[in-house]
Amino acid sequence: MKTTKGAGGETHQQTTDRDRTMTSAQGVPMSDDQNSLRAGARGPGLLEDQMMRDKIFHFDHERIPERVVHARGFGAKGYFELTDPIPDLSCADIFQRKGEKTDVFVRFSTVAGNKGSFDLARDTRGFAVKFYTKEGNWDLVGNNIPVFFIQDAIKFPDLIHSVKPAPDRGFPQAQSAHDNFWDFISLMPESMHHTMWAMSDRGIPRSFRTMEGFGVHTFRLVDAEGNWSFVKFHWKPRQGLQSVVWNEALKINGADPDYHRRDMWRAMTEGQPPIWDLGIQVFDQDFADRFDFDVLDATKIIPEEEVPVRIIGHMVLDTPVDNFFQETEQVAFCTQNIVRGLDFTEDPLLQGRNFSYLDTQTKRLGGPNFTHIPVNAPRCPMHHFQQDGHMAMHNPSGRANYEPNSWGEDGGPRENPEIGYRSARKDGTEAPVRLRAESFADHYSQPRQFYISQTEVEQMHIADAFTFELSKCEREDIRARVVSHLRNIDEGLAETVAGNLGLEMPEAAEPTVAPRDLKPSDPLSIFKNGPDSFAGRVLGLYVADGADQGLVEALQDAGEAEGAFVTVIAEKVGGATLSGGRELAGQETFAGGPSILYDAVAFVFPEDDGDRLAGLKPLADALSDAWAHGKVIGYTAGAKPLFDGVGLAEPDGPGAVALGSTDAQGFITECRALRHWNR
Ligand code: HDE
Repeated sequence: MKTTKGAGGETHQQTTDRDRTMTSAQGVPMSDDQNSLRAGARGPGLLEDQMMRDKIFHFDHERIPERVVHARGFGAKGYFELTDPIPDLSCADIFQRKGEKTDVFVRFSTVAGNKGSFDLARDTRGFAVKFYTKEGNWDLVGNNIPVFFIQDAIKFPDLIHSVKPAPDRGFPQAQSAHDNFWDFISLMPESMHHTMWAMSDRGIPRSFRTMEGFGVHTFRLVDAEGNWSFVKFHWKPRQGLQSVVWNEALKINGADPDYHRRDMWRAMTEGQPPIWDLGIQVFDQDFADRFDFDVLDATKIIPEEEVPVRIIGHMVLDTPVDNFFQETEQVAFCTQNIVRGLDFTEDPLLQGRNFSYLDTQTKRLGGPNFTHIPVNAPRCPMHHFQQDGHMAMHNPSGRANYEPNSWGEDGGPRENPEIGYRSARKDGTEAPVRLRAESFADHYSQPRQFYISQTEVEQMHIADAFTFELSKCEREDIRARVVSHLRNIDEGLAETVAGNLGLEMPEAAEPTVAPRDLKPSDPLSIFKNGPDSFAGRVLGLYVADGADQGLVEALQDAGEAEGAFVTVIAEKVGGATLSGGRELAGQETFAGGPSILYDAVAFVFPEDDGDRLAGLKPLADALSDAWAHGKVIGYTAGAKPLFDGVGLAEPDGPGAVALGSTDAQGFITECRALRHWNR
């Protein structure tokens, strides 16, 4: 390659290699990519300049409509491995052979914000999985919350309009803390169950890697004879459940709006590929008839105590996308994409989704041929007579494009009753009505169960979340209406929230069906299902010049041996000179690496510089945030003045670990705990 300067000082990097030659989209080689064609050096541009037109035209069309919901997403690739085949339950090819791997594409997302919004909004997260099975693509388009806001798809546009920016002012972005949302919610009591989950720490996950995923609806598994059972799908993260606290979320959104994407990228590229177990809850019509709630109602869970989750395989996400737009942006999930051995149920939400997803992809991707884009294309043989339309890449070959035909072997594909998709036997259909079944009417029992299944700290977070959100509502009647629903869930919660808002306790909302007391269920809590190691989490190691080299190296080694990431934060990004003379490179500076970005922190400062370091504001913020957020904090004697400076004269509280030169392993072991809320 040759580099030359043009007449205006611009750089021309030129090649004589045909394979590296830049061309237009038509394949015509470009001689100059710096200057448009002009009538003389200072003359006007020429309309004739086809090379510039080709380039700018394409640029002008780079954007496609963002998803109307779940616009902000992050994709990852990997595989699903079957460990416990279920041929007795389903003839789906993917569920037949132990140890077989199937490629997957996953897209995680937030719901409300636009494509450029921040990762740590309080929101439901999308958890959509495309399985490229040998008998076609199966899309399990789920969320990180096992229930949904509404029972009938016809209410979806209203729900989404209410949470998105108000149409007159165009804000607030990526938030539910406003009148329109709570107005709608408080008029739709069926949404209270989902709302309890969203106001819990599930709404602000630490990472995509530490969230559960749920198929939400009840589906059907179908065996080779056409017999079916009901099924609910669960993804359980091996990383344990983890979330941040609201104060941290607010700060992280400023410090690193890409917090979740960056975390996922790092885990996949630095040897910590996340793993989820796939679990199924299988039950029959008898159970459905006996169960307290309607299994077709997507606002209800089936507690694991009643139908245990059976793990049948796991998914490993080990590969980032090659190109964000090509894969993450263009991936088209459709709930209607199921394979032989699976079937829908009559859940009115699922039925509505089956229309919506196909429709939205046609608009977003510009036509019916989006299955020709590699991320959406099946990886199994595919033959049909569908043809033409925008951007058709694979029209049928040969003379016949219809069926039946008389062209014999040359006549193209034919139906196959043996492996072809068949709907499961369903009972006779009823006459169409616009009616909500009475079995969908209990809106409070499961929210109540969710609440009493939480630890005390989690309950406090729920009360804080309701308080924050409702304090952003300008209309008092809306605040009061939400609290009137909380009274049917838990009187204590309602009182706390009303007290925090300075609100007179409203009458309880009139329930259609009186709520029942269900038993608490441990799987509903995050804290009861946390991680058992520090692997995959991040230690923020704050070091200054002259820091104890032996200790710094021991912390790095112990952290790495645990499978944790260690980020060095130094005064200058060039790094710090340690006590033994080693130059340690920094990844962040004190000002650019606030402690909210790390799961645990250690301050390794030399004693003789402690007073000066204690005067640095970013370090004081790092310590006081880490303390307030319950994180494990390691510190050397040189960091004591920092504690004094923020008013923590007694640093030896729970999770505060004094570090001598030999204490690295003990500190990392301490980091295995989630947070220390009892400070
Ligand atoms: Fe979606 N939803 N949804 N949704 N949804 C979309 O499809 C819709 C619902 C979910 O990463 C859209 O491609 C309706 C439940 C995820 O690409 C759209 C209803 C659950 C994603 C749509 C629901 C979801 C979407 C927008 C009410 C959890 C992101 C862009 C019946 C089980 C997929 C698109 C991705 C995306 C419609 C309710 C999950 C408009 C009508 C319940 C994870 O088709």
